[in-house]
Amino acid sequence: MLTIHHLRIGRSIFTVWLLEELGAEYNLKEYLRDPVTMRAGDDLKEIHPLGKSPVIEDGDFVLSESGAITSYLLEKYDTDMNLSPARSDLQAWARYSQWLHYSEASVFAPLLINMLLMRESTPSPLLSGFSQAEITLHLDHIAQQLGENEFILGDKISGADFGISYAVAMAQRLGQLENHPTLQAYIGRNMARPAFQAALGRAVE
Ligand SMILES: N[C@@H](CCC(=O)N[C@@H](CS)C(=O)NCC(=O)O)C(=O)O
Repeated sequence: MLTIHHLRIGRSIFTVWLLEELGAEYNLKEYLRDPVTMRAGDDLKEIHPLGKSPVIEDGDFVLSESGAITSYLLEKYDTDMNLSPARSDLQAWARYSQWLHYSEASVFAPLLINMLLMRESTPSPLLSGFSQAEITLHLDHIAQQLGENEFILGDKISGADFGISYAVAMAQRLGQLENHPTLQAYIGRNMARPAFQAALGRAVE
């Protein structure tokens, strides 16, 4: 059976949520961060050399990177393609891919810089200015794409919503959603879904 290696607290709860949406059977192995450094311990490195989460194991096959894991899980379990467009509709598929990869490739870095700066007694004005401008840019972009829709690609949940939800949830944690009521509503709706609640039942965030 597939195993997900879940590190508290972080993005892997969003992969557990995906597994629940897919109705997949899985084992969950939980890891804790070092309370001082907040980094993962060496135990995760026994699974994958980077020692980061999420990582999945499917038999002998080990896969890291939340976006790649989403693609793998959809290929394996979403055989009716409810959560992604068919490749035959090339532009719809490319647009979906863009939103699938955008959260990790572009949105996450300024959020991480912002989080680290909050731990500094004298944050660098250069980094603060850069990260705040980038966060605003990306949150505005996500909000514009979302519009009045329920999900990032319209009225249907897709594989892209899991990574985007993680980025939006992290922005919320960092106090960045004040000017974005639609993003607050988006993350609230997604976290209230039965599958997300089931994920929380299996794993603590
Ligand atoms: N780009 C990777 C990032 C993985 C990552 O950095 N995960 C964090 C948890 S949210 C982690 O394992 N951090 C522990 C550490 O770096 O020590 C992905 O999308 O999976």
